[in-house]
Amino acid sequence: MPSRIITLNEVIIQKQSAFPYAKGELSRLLSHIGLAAKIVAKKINKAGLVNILGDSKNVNVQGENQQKLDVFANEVFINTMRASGICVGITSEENDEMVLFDDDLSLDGKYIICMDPLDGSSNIDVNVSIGTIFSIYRRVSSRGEKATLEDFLQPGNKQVAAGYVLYGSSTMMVYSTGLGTTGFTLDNTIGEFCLSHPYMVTPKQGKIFSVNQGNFINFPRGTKEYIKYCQEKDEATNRPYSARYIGSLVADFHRNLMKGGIFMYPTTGSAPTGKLRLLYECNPIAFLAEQAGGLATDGLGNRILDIQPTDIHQRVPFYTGSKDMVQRAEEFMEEYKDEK
Ligand code: AHM
Repeated sequence: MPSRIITLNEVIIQKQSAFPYAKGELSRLLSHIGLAAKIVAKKINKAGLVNILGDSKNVNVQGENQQKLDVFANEVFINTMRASGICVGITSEENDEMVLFDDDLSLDGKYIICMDPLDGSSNIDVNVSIGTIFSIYRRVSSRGEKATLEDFLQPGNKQVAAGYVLYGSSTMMVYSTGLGTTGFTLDNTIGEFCLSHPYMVTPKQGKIFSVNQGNFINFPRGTKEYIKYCQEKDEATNRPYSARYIGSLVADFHRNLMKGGIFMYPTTGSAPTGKLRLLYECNPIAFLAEQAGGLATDGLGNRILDIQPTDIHQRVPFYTGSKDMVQRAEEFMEEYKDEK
């Protein structure tokens, strides 16, 4: 913990100096994300007090009910990014199609964003932690024109920055521009994200496994065997591990990042390619995991960041967290790869 207050904007500017040719556009974009996050955090904190909870009438592209806070967060982030003039378009979990900005300022923008404005939405009504996840790419299309599908279908290894905001017992923003993973905690009294976790390094081996075991019967054999391994007693390897699962990716990942652990969302009967979305859930989380010394794979030997997306709402199986644990899960998956 630093001895004086250092704000998010100060750190963003410091990190920019590591890139001598940077013009400050990415820094400004990250500051805008911080601003939008503060607006959303304020609304979430008041959610229990005002009549904002409950389903809105819209159903999103995944066939799920959008709740009012999802709609609110989506609008806040889209409007803030549009106003930044640095971002030319957004792919959001809440929009079927890409949202392309076409005002003169935005058309000249250098970046596109993929985001889940309010992840873990089933937890909103019950006052459990939720999050925002974002991923920033340099556009591949020409500046001055509208963004294209190719801008959004870039593999995760092309991310220039990624992060999440965790609306928990306190609000945190964790992000990386490829120079390590850094965490900030919102000080509500001054309305600033303050540096609280300068170098986030996840333990190589943890004691937590996080997975929705309600789906166990439909998991691949390798994942079932790995879960049994986590539950077995073995003093030499500190097993059994503890099972912890909130059902909010940001919160589950954040806990494991801090303490060491593995998060898994495998294929299931109802989600044969997994549930989580590559562009705005798995890629940004994978980027942060790797920047903190962890790993992220699809359980089939493929690094998440190397998967070539084919669809903006594509889903993939997801295994992430402490390096040794993800590698062990991969070994089980490999051993039983020919079995259901
Ligand atoms: P959402 O988009 O409806 O919020 O779903 C995403 C969430 C993730 O945050 C979480 O990891 C996962 O869904 C939990 O799914 P499940 O309830 O199937 O375990």
